[in-house]
Amino acid sequence: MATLQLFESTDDAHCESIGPRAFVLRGFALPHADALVAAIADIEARAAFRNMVTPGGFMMSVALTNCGEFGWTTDRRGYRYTREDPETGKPWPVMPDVFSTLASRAASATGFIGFNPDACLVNRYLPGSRLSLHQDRNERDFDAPIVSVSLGMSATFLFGGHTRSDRTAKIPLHHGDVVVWGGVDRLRFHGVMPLKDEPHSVLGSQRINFTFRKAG
Ligand code: MD3
Ligand code: FE
Repeated sequence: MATLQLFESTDDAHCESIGPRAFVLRGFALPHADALVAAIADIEARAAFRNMVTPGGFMMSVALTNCGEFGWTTDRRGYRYTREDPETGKPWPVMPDVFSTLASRAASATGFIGFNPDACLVNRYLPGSRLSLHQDRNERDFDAPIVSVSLGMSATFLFGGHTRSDRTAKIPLHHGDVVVWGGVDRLRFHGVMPLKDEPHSVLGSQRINFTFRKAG
């Protein structure tokens, strides 16, 4: 794991490097938190959070929905991106401007110029929800970074290597933190430890994470 480095960012956030091309921008989303929470309510009203089943037959403890041109889904047949919500047959909700602008600014602040996501996966964690170690490899373009925004309860993020058995670093993520992963760090194994119930003042006993991707 790279030693902690501090960078200057155009947006005056603390920027920690957690890998050669992976960065945590502490509090980067805080100025937009209220707008983001309001936008999630709109998305959720059109495309409800649901617990999906993996190809292996396990129900995910994390509930998810999507916005943008493409949405990530899983069922017994596999993982994939679709243009429509399989629950309703309707297109996924449009990605709000406050989402895409934030994602693009976070990417620029860490050296990924011109990031224009076409998919946003929204994850909702309740106490006990976890995400086991995996790679994100359903996107067509691995050159584009992934940008993630954390809201609500804190979580411990696990950041591994290129092999499942590589040791993992534990990185705490708090309300308002933004993480950017690209280049050599794009396909690293990662996961989230089971969430502790330490209610957040705005979101209560939940954590919302959204990840912006170039999927199509
Ligand atoms: C590291 N979500 O949705 S954030 C996921 O907190 C996912 O909900 C976690 O892993 C969460 O797939 C982690 C971000 C994340 C996304 C993609 C990555 C971290 C990554 C790709 C490579 C390395
Ligand atoms: Fe992931």
